[in-house]
Amino acid sequence: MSRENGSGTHETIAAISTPPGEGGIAVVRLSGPRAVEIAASLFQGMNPLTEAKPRTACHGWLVQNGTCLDEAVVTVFPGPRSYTGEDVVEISSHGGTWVTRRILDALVAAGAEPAAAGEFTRRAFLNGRLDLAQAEAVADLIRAKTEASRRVAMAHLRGRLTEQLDHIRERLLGICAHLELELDFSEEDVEFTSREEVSGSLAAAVSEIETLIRSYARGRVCREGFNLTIVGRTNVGKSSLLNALIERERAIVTDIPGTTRDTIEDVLDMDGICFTITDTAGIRETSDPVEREGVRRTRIAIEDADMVVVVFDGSTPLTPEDSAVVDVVNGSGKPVLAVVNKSDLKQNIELPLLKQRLPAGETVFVSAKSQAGIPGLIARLEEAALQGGIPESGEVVITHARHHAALERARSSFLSAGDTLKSGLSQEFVALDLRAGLDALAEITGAVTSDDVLNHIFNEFCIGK
Ligand SMILES: Nc1nc2c(ncn2[C@@H]2O[C@H](COP(=O)(O)OP(=O)(O)OP(=O)(O)O)[C@@H](O)[C@H]2O)c(=O)[nH]1
Ligand SMILES: [Mg+2]
Repeated sequence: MSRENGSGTHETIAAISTPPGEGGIAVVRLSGPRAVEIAASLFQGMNPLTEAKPRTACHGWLVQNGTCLDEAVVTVFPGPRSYTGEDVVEISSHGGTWVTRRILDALVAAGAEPAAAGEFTRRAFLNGRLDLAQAEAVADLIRAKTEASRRVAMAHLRGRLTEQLDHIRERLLGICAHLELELDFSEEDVEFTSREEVSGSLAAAVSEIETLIRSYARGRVCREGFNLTIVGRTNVGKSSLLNALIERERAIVTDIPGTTRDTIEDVLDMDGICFTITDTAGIRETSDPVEREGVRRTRIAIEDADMVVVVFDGSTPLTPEDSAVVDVVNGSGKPVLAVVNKSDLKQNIELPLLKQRLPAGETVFVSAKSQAGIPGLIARLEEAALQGGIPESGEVVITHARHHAALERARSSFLSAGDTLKSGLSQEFVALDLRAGLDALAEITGAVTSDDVLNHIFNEFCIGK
């Protein structure tokens, strides 16, 4: 029943799988060949745990050296039909920090090893219960804070990405095998697959991969959210705009120029997308060291932004300070949106000049004070972040930089295989490029992978998962 867990040992691991704190119940979990035996050594119920019916809740008491630790419900999941593929025991105890700590200590005293971060899921991967993209989706689902992030994680967890990649791989694997076979018969000049078929399949694969690569812009925003940085000269209403967007008085607003001296961040769930909005110190020449530091931080916030919102005061003509802001933003190369604020006042801003100075961005008119134009601004921001709404349930979009990079490598290998084919070079080179592309695709699901990649991925998990 037990399997190699990849580290070359057969330890049984244990961890508290629910978050720290007080709650109705908590779950302490064991996985490994001795899971049932270790849990059984503490369990006192109607029947011994070693005779428990699989996947059926057993009520009893947890007793260590005559001391009753807690009343619990224990479930045994024999491998390989368990989360990790090994024998798993889940102990549902009362959800107190001390109770769970004592139960875990007792399990360790009985022979379990405390689990490392993500070790349950790592074992699930090593035992073939999940592929690597699905394991990453587990962490994403746990971290999801909005509908969009939950939805894209769920599609990956259900194996949709894997299915699509397998589909691409299977077709090319067959071709690769044929090309490699032809090499064995190179004297006889046989062709198992026509060149047209090879080149057609390569083109189809590249096109499917390019669709996935393009989906990364949306997928990344669903998973990581969208960073919006609000900049502008002093007193144009940046902090008022932040407050209007998040609908509470987060930042201090006064009529004194230079009110905001540090960057202020808040998050907003706009229709399922997590926006992080950063209000910044107004950009102006200043000798005040605190304000200068604020302006330095503004520049950093611009670098971190997915989009920069430049705020202008519509009631006054453009000033040299506005121009200085525009220069910084234009120099950053970031997507920009111009927001002309104070639309409730008489307008004096020179719009043609603004358009000329900031040609990249659209202009939106609002009043942070009266809220006029704010819903339109929100709609515009959502559109900019997602370019086409949050994905449908089950729609596959790429969400991880790791997957994106592997797809780029696969694409360039397949393109180069196509070029080699056209140039009439030996099929040996075509097969080499094909193999490299297939390996890049296999890295995503973990069919080909290194320990470094695994450590990097599973160290991001919480303990007990
Ligand atoms: N009439 C009117 N006044 C506004 C509007 N938005 C902001 N104000 C006023 O403009 C002044 C400056 O607003 P803030 O939000 O502090 O401006 P800021 O850009 O954050 O300023 P600094 O932090 O100093 O750079 C305050 O007196 C606000 O009440 C608006 O839409 N209409
Ligand atoms: Mg401010």
